[in-house]
Amino acid sequence: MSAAPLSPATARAHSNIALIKYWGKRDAALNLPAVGSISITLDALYTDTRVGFHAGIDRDSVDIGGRKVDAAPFTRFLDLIRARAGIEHRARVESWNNFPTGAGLASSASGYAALALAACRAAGLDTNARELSMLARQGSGSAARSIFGGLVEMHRGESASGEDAYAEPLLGPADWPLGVVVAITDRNAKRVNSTAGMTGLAERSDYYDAWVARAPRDLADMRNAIAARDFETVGALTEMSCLKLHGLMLSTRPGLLYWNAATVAAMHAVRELREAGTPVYFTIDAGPQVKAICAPEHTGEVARVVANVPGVLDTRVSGLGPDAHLLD
Ligand code: 2P0
Repeated sequence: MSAAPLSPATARAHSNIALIKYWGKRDAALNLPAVGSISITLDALYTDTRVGFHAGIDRDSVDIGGRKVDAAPFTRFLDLIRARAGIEHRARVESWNNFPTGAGLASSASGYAALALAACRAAGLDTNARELSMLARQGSGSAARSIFGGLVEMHRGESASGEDAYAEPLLGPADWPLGVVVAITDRNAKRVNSTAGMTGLAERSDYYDAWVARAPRDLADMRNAIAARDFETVGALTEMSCLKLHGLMLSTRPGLLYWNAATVAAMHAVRELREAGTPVYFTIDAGPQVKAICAPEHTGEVARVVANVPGVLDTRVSGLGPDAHLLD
């Protein structure tokens, strides 16, 4: 049993974007990824989550952006924390994203990372960052990476229990400042969420085995390029991993197509800008938004160019963000 008093806790975790992508699970129940991934954590996009465990309520309640949502998936996650803390209290969870939810901006990453940290502290647990990363992973694979700031690697792990499937930092946010311009091309939530999109992939895509087999080399190449601060190689590997991910998605039965016309136009605009001499590379996740990665001094120019692409509704500029942290 936890001896600590149960006072509410509030945590902030920042969203992240993978440069080498995660897609596919080696164990669905434990949410163990089939491949490792490497990401950057963004300072401009974050989730704040407040959790309180209370004796006098009989079920969990969850509000996101002031709206009550179905608590069932969160109850399963909170049960993991209650089991560790030896408590049975139900929780009140209130969460706010400073960006659109469920539209390919990794709200599940920042959301589950903030929830893991706030709920552990509210339950009186002194969980360390690696344990938080493993816990966040069980909410959402990409959330394991949002426990850390800067450049982050998520390990696929080999163990059946998942004890080696966690993220760890490669470089802190100040070690190699990078910029990201997010081009928003659609504000609606996506039709196929990531979990559904990557379920049963081995049977649904003929490309899946090749995707899994090649991942260790892509990760090693990216690790080396990051260690050398070689932006052009990091950028080239980033575009390669993005296009390979979307090739895999397109090859899935039924085919998954997350792009719209503005997505494609923004990809061309990024490449044209690069051919004209600005080092900038795109990446795209399970949604239609385009993220352009460049040096911080080029974000203004990149944002001006992508904002002019027909169909781009808005742009957000970000640098690299910090570790998930408590706000109170
Ligand atoms: C990534 N994505 O590495 C990849 C690239 C989207 C495309 O991780 O099922 O919401 O909760 O583990 O973390 C999005 O998947 O999926 C994701 P679950 P998650 O960022």
